[in-house]
Amino acid sequence: MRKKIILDCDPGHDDAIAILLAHGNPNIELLAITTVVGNQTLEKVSHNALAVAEIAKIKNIPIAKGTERPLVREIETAPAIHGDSGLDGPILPTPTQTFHPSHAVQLIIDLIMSYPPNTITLVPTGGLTNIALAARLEPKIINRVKEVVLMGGGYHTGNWSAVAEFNIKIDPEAAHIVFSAGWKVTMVGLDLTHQALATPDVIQRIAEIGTKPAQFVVELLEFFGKMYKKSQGFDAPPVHDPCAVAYVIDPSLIKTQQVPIHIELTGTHTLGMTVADFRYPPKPCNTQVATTLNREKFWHLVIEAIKSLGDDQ
Ligand code: PIR
Ligand code: CA
Repeated sequence: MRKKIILDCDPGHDDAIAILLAHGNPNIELLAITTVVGNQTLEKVSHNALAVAEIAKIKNIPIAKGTERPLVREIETAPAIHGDSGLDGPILPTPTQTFHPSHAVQLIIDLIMSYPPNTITLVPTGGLTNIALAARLEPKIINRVKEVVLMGGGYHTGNWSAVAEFNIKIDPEAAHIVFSAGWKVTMVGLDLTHQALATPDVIQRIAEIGTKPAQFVVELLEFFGKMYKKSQGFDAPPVHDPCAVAYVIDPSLIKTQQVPIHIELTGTHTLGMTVADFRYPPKPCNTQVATTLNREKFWHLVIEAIKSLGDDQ
C-alpha cells in the first residue's frame, strides 16, 4: 500500500527536491501539492511548484495555492538563500498545468474528509499557515489525519535566529496551533536536516544520472550551495525538506525521540523556538523529534527517485 501524502510547501530549492522525491518514489501516493508563502511570496512559490511539476512530469495531481501571509506576523521571505524567484539557478520551464480551483486550505480539508480516517499524512515543508487554518476551519481533520511529518524547528540551533528555524519563525502562531492540536507530529528539524548535506560526491552521483531532471537538481544544488556558503558559511548545503518525505517513505531511515514540544510565542530572543523537553521522566505526548539520519540510505532514495523520473529529450 502506497502512503498517501499531501505536500504543503514553499518551493524553494529543497522543497523542489522534496516534490521530486515524493513523485519519484514508488511507495508514495502524492494526493496534492499545496503552496504557502515562505521562501518567497505566494505568487512566486506557487509558480515554482508548477515549474517543478513540469520537470517531474507531474500530471493529474492537484496543485493549489494557499495562504499569502502569516496569521499574525508580517511576511518574511528568504531571498538570501533562494534568490529573487525563490528558485534561482536553473532556467525554469514554462508551466503547462494550471492551479486547482480550490484554495489550498479547502483542498486539504476536502481530501482528508473524503479518504478513510488514518490514511493521509500531511507533510508541511514551509510555514504552517495553511495547516493551522485547515485545523481551525474543519477540526474533524485532526482525528482523521494519520500523522503530520513536518520540516521545521530544531532543538539545538536555529537558522532564522539563534534558536528559531525559518518555517516556525515566520508563522509561530500557526506552528503553535499545529504542535498543540493533538494529532501526531514528527518534527524533522535542523538537528536532522543538517545531516543531509549535499556534498560534492552526492552532487556528482546525481549528475551521473544524466537526465534532464537530474541536471535540474544539480543546478538547484549548485545555486543553493553558493548561497549557503555566502550567507551561513556552510561548505555544503543542507537539503532540508526531502528529509520529511524520506521519513514517510521509510521511518527506519531516521531515529526519533518522543518529547513534548512547545512553540515560543513571546520571548524577546526566542520567538519561534521549538522548546523540546528532554527531561526525565518521559512525559506522554503526541510529538517527537527526528535525531539521527541514515545518510547513505537517504541519498539512495533521492537518487533512485530522480532516476525514476526518466528523461524527455
Ligand atoms: C532554508 C529555508 C529558509 C531559510 C534558510 N536559511 C534555509 C527553507 C527551506 O525550504 C526549509 O523548508 C526550511 N525553510 C529550512 O529552514
Ligand atoms: Ca521549504
